[in-house]
Amino acid sequence: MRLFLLSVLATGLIGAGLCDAQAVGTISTDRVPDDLNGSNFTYPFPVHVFNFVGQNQALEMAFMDVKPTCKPNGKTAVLLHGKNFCGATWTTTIRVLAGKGYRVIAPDQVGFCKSRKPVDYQFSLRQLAWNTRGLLDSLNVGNVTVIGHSFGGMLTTMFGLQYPETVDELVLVDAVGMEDYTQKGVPYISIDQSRDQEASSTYQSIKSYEQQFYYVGQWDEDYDTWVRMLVNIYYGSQREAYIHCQAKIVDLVLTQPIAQYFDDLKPRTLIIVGNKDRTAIGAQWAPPAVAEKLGRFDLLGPEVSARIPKGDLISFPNEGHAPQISVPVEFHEALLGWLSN
Ligand SMILES: *[C@@H]1O[C@H](CO)[C@@H](O)[C@H](O)[C@H]1NC(C)=O
Ligand SMILES: *[C@@H]1O[C@H](CO)[C@@H](O)[C@H](O)[C@H]1NC(C)=O
Ligand SMILES: CC(=O)N[C@H]1CO[C@H](CO)[C@@H](O)[C@@H]1O
Repeated sequence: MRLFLLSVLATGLIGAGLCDAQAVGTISTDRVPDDLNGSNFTYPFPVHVFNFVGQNQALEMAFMDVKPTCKPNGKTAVLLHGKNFCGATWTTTIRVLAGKGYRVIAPDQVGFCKSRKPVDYQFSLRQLAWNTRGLLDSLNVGNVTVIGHSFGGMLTTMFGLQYPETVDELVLVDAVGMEDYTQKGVPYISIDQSRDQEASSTYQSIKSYEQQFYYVGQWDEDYDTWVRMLVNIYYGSQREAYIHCQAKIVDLVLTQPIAQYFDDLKPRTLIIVGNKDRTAIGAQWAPPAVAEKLGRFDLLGPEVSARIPKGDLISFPNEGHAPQISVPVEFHEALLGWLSN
């Protein structure tokens, strides 16, 4: 079954005279192949596809769209994954929010996971926000609560800046980009150099990285699922296109800082951090004196939440980069406690 839904949302930009302020496309709910655009990882809910044209080529964004499992509260939550994760990593959060009455939409961004990996594509936060807003319009979704982790937190910030009139609330979980890495001294590396780094990723290198940064040295067998999900793409049927896209994402983070914009973020916003998170793009190749000052989420959390007009902070003293996975009970309790109902 193919549904052709036209956008009916009147945004401020449309009022200002632009016809389309977001991607325009159609939704396909056909059964997708196990190996979809280079990822054959099995997702916890059915995967649908948003088809649209972008930068002169056909594109597809895979997403899950989960109905409330109790009395609907009329709200929609959009969960944005990080660079090393996919929509599927939100499984627990999807269940928790659907159980509170939210409709939950978890997309894979273009260039990631089960979505198209275009080699000739100019990746920007604004373009990815544009694509995501277009997906929501095609699903007839108006206002959203956007929750983003890591790189997805950076994208969530841009979504809030670009479409404030369609945002109920924002949650940034250990967001990348709360500081400007190159301004703080990270040397720029080219897309080709990033590509070589991406190409050298292995099960062991991904596991070691996640163990150190995501879980503060701890390891639980359950974490292995998310390493395997990623390795499956790195060594999957779209390997070359994937590592090329991921190198462009690293370039995006280095060249499109958002740290200067937090004062302009209008929606009510929650910053969640693990105080032991030390994630910083470029810390691995920066001089040690630069690297040691980066990724101080214990300092960035208070600093950035204070700059957001309606900003709040919840910090987990002993957690790293992924509290939604390392302390799921405490994380979801804190999240639900903050969200308006
Ligand atoms: C995915 O592909 C890998 C490598 O070819 C294979 O070992 C695995 O069984 C596949 N998984 C699924 C769910 O199809
Ligand atoms: C949508 O969000 C905007 C901005 O937060 C708010 O002004 C508006 O009332 C919301 N619309 C609905 C239908 O909730
Ligand atoms: C390059 C590629 O394989 N793209 C596929 C991504 O998934 C969509 C939806 O199944 C296909 O139509 C594309 O051909």
